[in-house]
Amino acid sequence: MSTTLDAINAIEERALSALGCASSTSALRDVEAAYLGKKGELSLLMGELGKIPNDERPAFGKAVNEAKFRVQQELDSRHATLKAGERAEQFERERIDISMPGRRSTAGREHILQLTTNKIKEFFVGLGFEYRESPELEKFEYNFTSLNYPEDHPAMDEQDTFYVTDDVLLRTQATALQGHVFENIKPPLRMFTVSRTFRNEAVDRTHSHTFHQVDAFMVDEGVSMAHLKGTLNAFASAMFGGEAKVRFRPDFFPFVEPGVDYAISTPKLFGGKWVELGGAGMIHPNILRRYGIDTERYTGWAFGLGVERIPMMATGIDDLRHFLENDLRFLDQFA
Ligand code: FA5
Repeated sequence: MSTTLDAINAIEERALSALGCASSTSALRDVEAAYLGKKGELSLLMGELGKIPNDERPAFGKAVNEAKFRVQQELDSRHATLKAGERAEQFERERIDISMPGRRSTAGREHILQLTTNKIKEFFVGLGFEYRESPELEKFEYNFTSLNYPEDHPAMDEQDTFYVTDDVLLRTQATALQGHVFENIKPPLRMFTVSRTFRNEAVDRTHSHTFHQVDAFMVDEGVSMAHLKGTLNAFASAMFGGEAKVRFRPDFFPFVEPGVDYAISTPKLFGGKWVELGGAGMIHPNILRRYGIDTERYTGWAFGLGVERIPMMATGIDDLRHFLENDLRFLDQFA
């Protein structure tokens, strides 16, 4: 009997020392399974009961149960200690530093070209002009032929662009709207557009393959260059402030006669020096006739200019490429 009790003691001692060595609750679980689990050493001892002589059985059973009890107690106490340590570690790992600044959420805003477009629209709508759009991917006919470009005229070379087929191209000028309007609407009319335009051009500080143009025109009885100049004066004041003046100089565009380029000057910008803005003139009678408009009765003016030019002049942006690059350091300056 005593050897059997010695065996129980030996197992208990190993169990207690294994518990002492376990350094985590998961290691404890392994020890528990090895000694107290269904197939654990102490549990299996009970299976030996049959082999023990009858009179020794109660003492054997008692000894096994007491050993199990002590091992269980030690297990519980080690578990409490290790669990507390593990909790503290986890807490430390997942600690939230409430003094850290939060993540800033940034609000989107309108692009500087959109802000400029809004201003342009406000101006023209205020003068009773109607806003229209025409396709970016345009027929050769509307971009050139309708606008009185003779076949193979060198003026077309100045506006080389990206052709999709011989007849379809990315429009080079917002003026391509004119044919679409004249086909469908009879004078009196006042129209304007803000359009993305394209040209096959070497890119530099003032030229891009993709840019935007404002184009406006009106056709009515008795319309003259004086109306054009008045409108441009008002436009310049709206874009650049009160005292802006407009200067015309003769220039050639197939769709106007006479044609001018115009510059503006205002004391606030570049010390009042003249700055070129775009082209303008009286709509060529060939165009009006092409669309069945009576040129004895009606005349019209038209002008166009680069949209990018407006914020470039007004705020001193020195490179047109910024507009397309979407660099937030640039865009953020125009809230
Ligand atoms: C025209 O495009 C004419 N359609 C303007 C016009 C309309 C004249 C109505 C008469 C009557 P021009 O090619 O000069 O003209 O271009 C007008 C403006 O567009 C230029 O002054 C410039 O501001 C802008 N522009 C032209 N090419 C580029 C380019 N590659 N990059 C940026 N802006 C450009």
